[in-house]
Amino acid sequence: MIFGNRILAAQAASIAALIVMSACGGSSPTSPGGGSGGGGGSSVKVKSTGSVGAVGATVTIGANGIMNPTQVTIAVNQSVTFVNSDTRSHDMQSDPHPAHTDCPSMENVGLLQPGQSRTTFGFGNSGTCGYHDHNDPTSALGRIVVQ
Ligand SMILES: [Cu+2]
Repeated sequence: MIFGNRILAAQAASIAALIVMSACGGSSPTSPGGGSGGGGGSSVKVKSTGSVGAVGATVTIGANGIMNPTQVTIAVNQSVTFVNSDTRSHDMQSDPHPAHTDCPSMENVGLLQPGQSRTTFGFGNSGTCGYHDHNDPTSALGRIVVQ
């Protein structure tokens, strides 16, 4: 009775868990969890691409600061051109007034003299951007929907 049984026990003890221990010298207290404080204040809703993109819509500021149309829809990364056809200037800024933090793409428009036009930076993600005339926050009201 030949019992030639060879067991090749290749035990590869593979320690997959590599624990990288960064020995931070000194006791630097990190921020404690459970911070239920308010927001930082700079809550951007729609990021700016930092450059003018393809113009997806044009809005005209008409008499008495009435926007035409009051709402436009563009695609992500597109821009919006503002044309001031009113007889007075309008300082076009993102909501909310006066922080203007929702949609920094609007910063590329700013103050438009009568007859002037300027284009926003691209809107980098989907969302809704309200805007207003910073010198008269009750006029030139409208929305840009980015989708
Ligand atoms: Cu404002």
